Amino acid sequence: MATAGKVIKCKAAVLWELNKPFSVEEVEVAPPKANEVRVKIVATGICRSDDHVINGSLLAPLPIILGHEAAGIVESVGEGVTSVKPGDKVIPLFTPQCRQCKVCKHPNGNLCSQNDLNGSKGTLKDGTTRFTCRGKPIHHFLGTSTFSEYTVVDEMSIVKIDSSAPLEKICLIGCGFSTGYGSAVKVAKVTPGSTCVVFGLGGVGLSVVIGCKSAGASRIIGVDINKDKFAKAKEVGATECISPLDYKKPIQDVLIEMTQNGVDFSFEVIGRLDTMTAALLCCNDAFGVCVIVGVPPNAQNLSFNPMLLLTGRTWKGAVFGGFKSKDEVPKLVSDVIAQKLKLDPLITHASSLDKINEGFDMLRAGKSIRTVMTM
Ligand code: CND
Ligand code: ZN
Repeated sequence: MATAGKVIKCKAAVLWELNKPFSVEEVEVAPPKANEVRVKIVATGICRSDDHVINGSLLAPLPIILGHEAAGIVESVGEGVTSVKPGDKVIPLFTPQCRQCKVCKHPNGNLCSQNDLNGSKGTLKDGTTRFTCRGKPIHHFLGTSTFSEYTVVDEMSIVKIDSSAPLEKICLIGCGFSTGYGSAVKVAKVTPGSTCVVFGLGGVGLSVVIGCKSAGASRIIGVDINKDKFAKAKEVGATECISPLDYKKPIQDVLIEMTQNGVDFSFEVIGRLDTMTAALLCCNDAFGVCVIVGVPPNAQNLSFNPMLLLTGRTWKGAVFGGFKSKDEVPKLVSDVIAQKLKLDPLITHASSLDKINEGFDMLRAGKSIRTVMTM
Protein backbone atom coordinates (compact mmCIF):
# COMPACT_ATOMS: atom_id res chain seq x y z
CA MET A 1 0.00 0.00 0.00
CA ALA A 2 1.12 3.56 -0.70
CA THR A 3 1.02 4.40 3.01
CA ALA A 4 3.31 1.51 4.12
CA GLY A 5 6.38 2.73 5.99
CA LYS A 6 5.00 6.25 6.33
CA VAL A 7 3.31 8.08 9.19
CA ILE A 8 -0.47 8.15 8.65
CA LYS A 9 -2.45 11.20 9.72
CA CYS A 10 -6.02 10.30 10.58
CA LYS A 11 -8.93 10.95 12.92
CA ALA A 12 -9.09 9.47 16.41
CA ALA A 13 -11.03 10.06 19.62
CA VAL A 14 -8.52 11.14 22.28
CA LEU A 15 -9.32 11.09 25.99
CA TRP A 16 -7.14 13.83 27.53
CA GLU A 17 -8.72 13.91 31.02
CA LEU A 18 -10.97 11.74 33.19
CA ASN A 19 -14.69 12.52 33.20
CA LYS A 20 -14.38 14.70 30.07
CA PRO A 21 -15.78 14.07 26.58
CA PHE A 22 -13.53 12.61 23.89
CA SER A 23 -11.85 15.04 21.56
CA VAL A 24 -12.06 13.80 17.96
CA GLU A 25 -8.96 15.17 16.26
CA GLU A 26 -6.06 14.46 13.93
CA VAL A 27 -3.42 12.07 15.23
CA GLU A 28 -0.23 10.70 13.70
CA VAL A 29 0.07 6.92 13.58
CA ALA A 30 3.67 5.71 13.15
CA PRO A 31 4.43 2.70 10.94
CA PRO A 32 4.54 -0.70 12.66
CA LYS A 33 7.91 -1.78 14.10
CA ALA A 34 9.09 -5.41 14.04
CA ASN A 35 6.33 -7.87 15.03
CA GLU A 36 3.67 -5.16 14.84
CA VAL A 37 0.72 -4.62 12.53
CA ARG A 38 -0.95 -1.39 11.41
CA VAL A 39 -4.70 -1.79 10.92
CA LYS A 40 -7.38 0.31 9.28
CA ILE A 41 -10.27 0.06 11.71
CA VAL A 42 -13.55 -0.42 9.85
CA ALA A 43 -16.01 -0.80 12.74
CA THR A 44 -15.78 -0.52 16.51
CA GLY A 45 -18.33 -1.01 19.28
CA ILE A 46 -18.77 0.95 22.50
CA CYS A 47 -18.33 -1.23 25.61
CA ARG A 48 -18.82 -0.29 29.26
CA SER A 49 -15.15 -1.06 29.98
CA ASP A 50 -14.18 2.00 27.88
CA ASP A 51 -16.53 4.06 30.04
CA HIS A 52 -14.93 2.58 33.19
CA VAL A 53 -11.66 4.23 32.11
CA ILE A 54 -13.35 7.58 31.54
CA ASN A 55 -14.82 7.59 35.05
CA GLY A 56 -11.68 6.26 36.73
CA SER A 57 -13.03 2.81 37.72
CA LEU A 58 -10.50 1.10 35.45
CA LEU A 59 -7.01 2.60 35.65
CA ALA A 60 -5.20 3.47 32.43
CA PRO A 61 -2.59 6.17 31.71
CA LEU A 62 -3.78 9.36 29.99
CA PRO A 63 -3.94 10.79 27.39
CA ILE A 64 -5.21 7.66 25.71
CA ILE A 65 -7.07 6.33 22.67
CA LEU A 66 -9.66 3.87 24.03
CA GLY A 67 -11.68 1.23 22.16
CA HIS A 68 -11.15 -2.56 22.29
CA GLU A 69 -14.08 -4.12 20.36
CA ALA A 70 -13.38 -3.81 16.64
CA ALA A 71 -12.73 -5.29 13.24
CA GLY A 72 -10.54 -3.94 10.46
CA ILE A 73 -8.19 -4.56 7.56
CA VAL A 74 -4.40 -4.84 7.76
CA GLU A 75 -2.74 -1.79 6.15
CA SER A 76 0.91 -2.81 6.63
CA VAL A 77 3.05 -5.13 8.73
CA GLY A 78 6.42 -4.78 10.44
CA GLU A 79 9.41 -7.06 9.99
CA GLY A 80 8.90 -10.64 11.11
CA VAL A 81 5.10 -10.65 11.01
CA THR A 82 3.88 -13.95 9.57
CA SER A 83 0.28 -14.51 10.71
CA VAL A 84 -1.34 -11.61 8.82
CA LYS A 85 -0.65 -9.63 5.64
CA PRO A 86 -1.93 -6.36 4.12
CA GLY A 87 -5.56 -6.69 3.04
CA ASP A 88 -6.47 -9.38 5.59
CA LYS A 89 -9.61 -8.89 7.64
CA VAL A 90 -8.66 -8.98 11.31
CA ILE A 91 -9.92 -8.55 14.86
CA PRO A 92 -7.68 -6.80 17.44
CA LEU A 93 -7.38 -8.82 20.68
CA PHE A 94 -7.49 -6.96 24.00
CA THR A 95 -6.39 -10.21 25.66
CA PRO A 96 -3.32 -11.20 23.64
CA GLN A 97 -2.06 -14.73 23.07
CA CYS A 98 1.76 -14.72 22.90
CA ARG A 99 1.89 -18.55 22.85
CA GLN A 100 5.18 -18.43 24.84
CA CYS A 101 4.14 -17.68 28.44
CA LYS A 102 3.07 -20.09 31.16
CA VAL A 103 -0.61 -19.18 30.74
CA CYS A 104 -0.60 -19.55 26.95
CA LYS A 105 1.05 -22.97 27.32
CA HIS A 106 -1.46 -24.09 29.98
CA PRO A 107 -4.61 -25.79 28.70
CA ASN A 108 -6.82 -23.58 30.90
CA GLY A 109 -6.67 -19.84 31.47
CA ASN A 110 -6.40 -17.14 28.84
CA LEU A 111 -4.86 -14.13 30.59
CA CYS A 112 -1.60 -14.15 28.62
CA SER A 113 1.20 -12.68 30.73
CA GLN A 114 1.72 -10.01 28.03
CA ASN A 115 -1.73 -8.52 28.79
CA ASP A 116 -1.95 -4.82 29.56
CA LEU A 117 -5.07 -5.08 31.74
CA ASN A 118 -3.67 -5.32 35.21
CA GLY A 119 -1.41 -2.33 35.95
CA SER A 120 -1.77 -0.96 32.43
CA LYS A 121 1.35 0.58 30.83
CA GLY A 122 -0.60 1.98 27.90
CA THR A 123 2.09 1.02 25.40
CA LEU A 124 2.82 -1.71 22.91
CA LYS A 125 5.04 -4.65 24.00
CA ASP A 126 8.27 -2.69 23.39
CA GLY A 127 7.21 -0.06 25.95
CA THR A 128 6.56 2.80 23.49
CA THR A 129 3.50 4.23 21.71
CA ARG A 130 2.79 4.70 17.99
CA PHE A 131 0.33 7.60 18.42
CA THR A 132 1.08 11.30 18.71
CA CYS A 133 -1.33 14.20 18.86
CA ARG A 134 -0.44 17.89 19.14
CA GLY A 135 3.18 16.76 19.56
CA LYS A 136 2.45 14.55 22.58
CA PRO A 137 2.63 10.76 22.78
CA ILE A 138 -0.81 9.21 23.27
CA HIS A 139 -1.22 5.92 25.15
CA HIS A 140 -2.62 2.68 23.77
CA PHE A 141 -5.53 0.92 25.52
CA LEU A 142 -5.20 -2.83 26.14
CA GLY A 143 -2.93 -3.05 23.10
CA THR A 144 -5.85 -2.26 20.79
CA SER A 145 -6.95 1.45 20.73
CA THR A 146 -9.69 1.08 18.17
CA PHE A 147 -11.33 4.53 18.45
CA SER A 148 -9.00 5.61 15.64
CA GLU A 149 -9.15 5.25 11.88
CA TYR A 150 -5.74 3.50 12.09
CA THR A 151 -4.07 1.73 15.00
CA VAL A 152 -0.91 -0.29 15.57
CA VAL A 153 -0.97 -3.54 17.53
CA ASP A 154 1.51 -6.28 18.44
CA GLU A 155 1.17 -9.43 16.34
CA MET A 156 0.10 -11.34 19.48
CA SER A 157 -2.88 -8.94 19.73
CA ILE A 158 -4.44 -9.54 16.33
CA VAL A 159 -5.92 -12.43 14.40
CA LYS A 160 -6.94 -13.00 10.80
CA ILE A 161 -10.61 -13.83 10.25
CA ASP A 162 -12.65 -15.15 7.32
CA SER A 163 -12.58 -12.77 4.35
CA SER A 164 -16.39 -12.92 4.06
CA ALA A 165 -16.99 -11.64 7.62
CA PRO A 166 -19.24 -8.55 7.80
CA LEU A 167 -16.96 -6.22 9.79
CA GLU A 168 -19.71 -3.87 11.02
CA LYS A 169 -21.21 -6.80 12.95
CA ILE A 170 -18.30 -9.10 13.59
CA CYS A 171 -16.55 -6.39 15.64
CA LEU A 172 -18.64 -7.62 18.60
CA ILE A 173 -16.56 -10.79 18.61
CA GLY A 174 -13.68 -8.52 19.73
CA CYS A 175 -15.27 -8.14 23.17
CA GLY A 176 -18.94 -8.05 24.15
CA PHE A 177 -20.28 -11.19 22.54
CA SER A 178 -17.27 -13.42 23.17
CA THR A 179 -16.87 -12.21 26.76
CA GLY A 180 -20.47 -12.97 27.68
CA TYR A 181 -20.93 -16.13 25.63
CA GLY A 182 -17.63 -17.64 26.81
CA SER A 183 -18.41 -16.80 30.44
CA ALA A 184 -21.40 -19.13 30.16
CA VAL A 185 -20.13 -21.94 27.95
CA LYS A 186 -16.43 -21.97 28.79
CA VAL A 187 -15.94 -20.42 32.24
CA ALA A 188 -19.08 -21.54 34.08
CA LYS A 189 -19.63 -24.55 31.80
CA VAL A 190 -23.40 -24.21 32.09
CA THR A 191 -25.13 -27.62 32.00
CA PRO A 192 -28.34 -28.70 30.24
CA GLY A 193 -31.46 -28.29 32.36
CA SER A 194 -29.77 -25.90 34.80
CA THR A 195 -31.05 -22.65 36.31
CA CYS A 196 -28.96 -19.52 35.66
CA VAL A 197 -29.21 -15.91 36.79
CA VAL A 198 -27.59 -13.01 34.96
CA PHE A 199 -27.11 -9.68 36.77
CA GLY A 200 -26.91 -6.88 34.18
CA LEU A 201 -28.57 -7.09 30.76
CA GLY A 202 -26.25 -4.92 28.67
CA GLY A 203 -24.35 -6.17 25.63
CA VAL A 204 -22.16 -8.48 27.70
CA GLY A 205 -24.98 -9.73 29.97
CA LEU A 206 -27.24 -10.52 27.00
CA SER A 207 -24.37 -12.51 25.50
CA VAL A 208 -24.19 -14.50 28.77
CA VAL A 209 -27.93 -15.20 28.35
CA ILE A 210 -27.28 -16.40 24.78
CA GLY A 211 -24.50 -18.68 26.08
CA CYS A 212 -26.70 -20.11 28.86
CA LYS A 213 -29.44 -20.83 26.35
CA SER A 214 -27.13 -22.51 23.86
CA ALA A 215 -25.72 -24.67 26.69
CA GLY A 216 -29.26 -25.91 27.35
CA ALA A 217 -30.17 -24.09 30.58
CA SER A 218 -33.89 -24.51 31.21
CA ARG A 219 -34.40 -21.43 33.36
CA ILE A 220 -32.53 -18.15 32.77
CA ILE A 221 -33.42 -15.28 35.09
CA GLY A 222 -32.34 -11.77 34.04
CA VAL A 223 -31.81 -9.13 36.75
CA ASP A 224 -31.60 -5.43 35.89
CA ILE A 225 -32.79 -2.15 37.40
CA ASN A 226 -33.66 -0.92 33.89
CA LYS A 227 -36.84 -2.73 32.80
CA ASP A 228 -36.40 -1.46 29.24
CA LYS A 229 -33.78 -4.23 28.95
CA PHE A 230 -36.24 -7.04 29.66
CA ALA A 231 -37.84 -7.42 26.20
CA LYS A 232 -34.49 -7.94 24.48
CA ALA A 233 -33.33 -10.31 27.23
CA LYS A 234 -36.41 -12.47 26.68
CA GLU A 235 -35.90 -12.32 22.91
CA VAL A 236 -32.41 -13.84 23.30
CA GLY A 237 -33.34 -16.50 25.85
CA ALA A 238 -34.18 -15.19 29.34
CA THR A 239 -37.20 -17.08 30.69
CA GLU A 240 -38.05 -14.35 33.23
CA CYS A 241 -36.69 -10.95 34.26
CA ILE A 242 -36.84 -9.12 37.59
CA SER A 243 -35.82 -5.73 38.94
CA PRO A 244 -34.31 -5.47 42.44
CA LEU A 245 -36.20 -2.16 42.75
CA ASP A 246 -39.51 -4.07 42.88
CA TYR A 247 -38.64 -5.88 46.11
CA LYS A 248 -38.10 -4.83 49.72
CA LYS A 249 -35.98 -7.94 50.38
CA PRO A 250 -32.39 -8.25 49.13
CA ILE A 251 -32.45 -9.61 45.59
CA GLN A 252 -30.44 -12.73 46.57
CA ASP A 253 -33.23 -13.72 48.98
CA VAL A 254 -35.82 -13.23 46.24
CA LEU A 255 -33.78 -15.44 43.89
CA ILE A 256 -33.19 -18.15 46.52
CA GLU A 257 -36.94 -18.33 47.12
CA MET A 258 -37.75 -18.34 43.40
CA THR A 259 -35.38 -21.26 42.78
CA GLN A 260 -35.75 -23.42 45.91
CA ASN A 261 -32.36 -22.88 47.52
CA GLY A 262 -30.42 -21.06 44.89
CA VAL A 263 -29.36 -21.27 41.26
CA ASP A 264 -26.83 -23.53 39.56
CA PHE A 265 -24.96 -20.68 37.83
CA SER A 266 -24.89 -16.94 38.56
CA PHE A 267 -23.13 -14.20 36.61
CA GLU A 268 -22.32 -10.62 37.62
CA VAL A 269 -22.16 -8.54 34.44
CA ILE A 270 -22.39 -5.01 35.82
CA GLY A 271 -19.19 -4.26 37.73
CA ARG A 272 -20.50 -3.42 41.23
CA LEU A 273 -19.48 -4.89 44.58
CA ASP A 274 -23.06 -5.16 45.89
CA THR A 275 -24.25 -7.16 42.89
CA MET A 276 -21.10 -9.33 43.00
CA THR A 277 -22.06 -10.22 46.57
CA ALA A 278 -25.69 -10.85 45.62
CA ALA A 279 -24.58 -13.09 42.73
CA LEU A 280 -22.41 -15.17 45.06
CA LEU A 281 -25.14 -15.47 47.69
CA CYS A 282 -27.92 -16.48 45.29
CA CYS A 283 -26.12 -19.55 43.93
CA ASN A 284 -26.74 -22.85 45.68
CA ASP A 285 -24.52 -23.18 48.73
CA ALA A 286 -23.45 -26.75 47.90
CA PHE A 287 -22.91 -26.73 44.12
CA GLY A 288 -23.55 -23.22 42.81
CA VAL A 289 -21.00 -21.57 40.52
CA CYS A 290 -20.71 -17.77 40.48
CA VAL A 291 -18.79 -16.02 37.70
CA ILE A 292 -17.57 -12.41 37.88
CA VAL A 293 -17.65 -10.83 34.41
CA GLY A 294 -18.18 -7.14 35.30
CA VAL A 295 -15.01 -5.08 35.86
CA PRO A 296 -14.94 -4.08 39.55
CA PRO A 297 -14.25 -0.49 40.62
CA ASN A 298 -10.53 0.19 41.07
CA ALA A 299 -9.04 -0.33 44.57
CA GLN A 300 -12.23 -1.54 46.25
CA ASN A 301 -12.44 -4.79 48.17
CA LEU A 302 -15.13 -7.20 49.23
CA SER A 303 -15.03 -8.99 52.57
CA PHE A 304 -17.11 -12.10 53.04
CA ASN A 305 -17.44 -15.08 55.34
CA PRO A 306 -15.38 -17.98 53.90
CA MET A 307 -18.14 -20.30 55.11
CA LEU A 308 -19.90 -19.25 51.89
CA LEU A 309 -17.27 -21.25 49.97
CA LEU A 310 -16.63 -23.98 52.54
CA THR A 311 -20.12 -25.27 51.90
CA GLY A 312 -19.22 -26.02 48.28
CA ARG A 313 -19.82 -22.94 46.16
CA THR A 314 -17.36 -22.03 43.42
CA TRP A 315 -16.47 -18.38 42.84
CA LYS A 316 -14.57 -17.52 39.69
CA GLY A 317 -14.07 -14.92 37.00
CA ALA A 318 -12.46 -14.40 33.62
CA VAL A 319 -11.66 -11.87 30.96
CA PHE A 320 -12.77 -12.36 27.38
CA GLY A 321 -14.98 -15.31 28.29
CA GLY A 322 -11.96 -17.46 29.06
CA PHE A 323 -11.20 -17.78 25.34
CA LYS A 324 -7.59 -18.10 24.19
CA SER A 325 -8.01 -15.25 21.77
CA LYS A 326 -5.85 -16.08 18.74
CA ASP A 327 -7.00 -19.71 18.75
CA GLU A 328 -10.71 -19.18 19.28
CA VAL A 329 -11.75 -15.87 17.69
CA PRO A 330 -11.58 -17.22 14.08
CA LYS A 331 -13.88 -20.11 15.12
CA LEU A 332 -16.38 -17.74 16.72
CA VAL A 333 -16.34 -15.67 13.53
CA SER A 334 -17.00 -18.78 11.42
CA ASP A 335 -19.93 -19.69 13.68
CA VAL A 336 -21.43 -16.23 13.12
CA ILE A 337 -20.99 -16.56 9.34
CA ALA A 338 -22.63 -20.02 9.50
CA GLN A 339 -25.46 -18.38 11.48
CA LYS A 340 -24.88 -20.67 14.46
CA LEU A 341 -24.35 -17.52 16.51
CA LYS A 342 -26.34 -14.30 16.02
CA LEU A 343 -25.01 -10.85 16.84
CA ASP A 344 -27.84 -8.75 15.36
CA PRO A 345 -29.98 -8.53 18.52
CA LEU A 346 -27.07 -6.87 20.34
CA ILE A 347 -26.54 -4.05 17.83
CA THR A 348 -29.06 -1.31 18.54
CA HIS A 349 -27.35 1.74 17.01
CA ALA A 350 -25.11 2.50 14.03
CA SER A 351 -22.97 5.62 14.34
CA SER A 352 -19.64 7.22 13.42
CA LEU A 353 -16.49 8.28 15.26
CA ASP A 354 -17.57 11.95 15.09
CA LYS A 355 -20.58 11.07 17.25
CA ILE A 356 -18.66 9.05 19.83
CA ASN A 357 -19.69 11.23 22.77
CA GLU A 358 -23.39 10.81 21.91
CA GLY A 359 -22.78 7.05 21.71
CA PHE A 360 -21.38 6.99 25.25
CA ASP A 361 -24.24 9.19 26.51
CA MET A 362 -26.74 6.63 25.20
CA LEU A 363 -24.93 3.77 26.94
CA ARG A 364 -24.88 5.70 30.23
CA ALA A 365 -28.58 6.55 29.86
CA GLY A 366 -29.41 2.85 29.36
CA LYS A 367 -30.79 3.55 25.86
CA SER A 368 -28.41 1.40 23.81
CA ILE A 369 -27.05 -2.12 23.93
CA ARG A 370 -24.22 -1.87 21.43
CA THR A 371 -23.52 1.19 19.29
CA VAL A 372 -21.24 0.30 16.39
CA MET A 373 -19.28 3.16 14.85
CA THR A 374 -18.11 2.68 11.29
CA MET A 375 -15.16 4.73 10.03
P1 CND B 1 -23.88 -2.09 30.08
O1 CND B 1 -23.75 -0.81 30.77
O2 CND B 1 -24.40 -2.13 28.70
O3 CND B 1 -24.78 -3.09 30.95
C1 CND B 1 -24.84 -3.07 32.36
C2 CND B 1 -26.28 -3.32 32.79
O4 CND B 1 -26.32 -3.38 34.22
C3 CND B 1 -27.26 -2.22 32.38
O5 CND B 1 -28.36 -2.80 31.68
C4 CND B 1 -27.69 -1.59 33.70
O6 CND B 1 -29.04 -1.13 33.69
C5 CND B 1 -27.50 -2.72 34.67
N1 CND B 1 -27.31 -2.29 36.06
C6 CND B 1 -26.62 -1.21 36.52
N2 CND B 1 -26.66 -1.15 37.85
C7 CND B 1 -27.40 -2.22 38.27
C8 CND B 1 -27.80 -2.71 39.54
N3 CND B 1 -27.44 -2.09 40.67
N4 CND B 1 -28.57 -3.84 39.60
C9 CND B 1 -28.95 -4.47 38.45
N5 CND B 1 -28.59 -4.05 37.21
C10 CND B 1 -27.81 -2.94 37.12
O7 CND B 1 -22.42 -2.76 30.14
P2 CND B 1 -21.75 -3.92 29.27
O8 CND B 1 -22.73 -5.00 29.03
O9 CND B 1 -21.02 -3.32 28.13
O10 CND B 1 -20.63 -4.41 30.30
C11 CND B 1 -21.03 -5.03 31.53
C12 CND B 1 -19.82 -5.24 32.42
O11 CND B 1 -18.93 -6.15 31.81
C13 CND B 1 -19.02 -3.95 32.66
O12 CND B 1 -18.54 -3.92 34.00
C14 CND B 1 -17.86 -4.12 31.70
O13 CND B 1 -16.74 -3.37 32.09
C15 CND B 1 -17.63 -5.60 31.85
C16 CND B 1 -16.75 -6.19 30.79
C17 CND B 1 -15.94 -7.25 31.16
C18 CND B 1 -15.12 -7.83 30.24
C19 CND B 1 -14.29 -9.01 30.61
O14 CND B 1 -13.42 -9.39 29.82
N6 CND B 1 -14.52 -9.63 31.77
C20 CND B 1 -15.09 -7.35 28.94
N7 CND B 1 -15.90 -6.31 28.59
C21 CND B 1 -16.73 -5.75 29.48
ZN1 ZN C 1 -15.37 -4.80 26.54
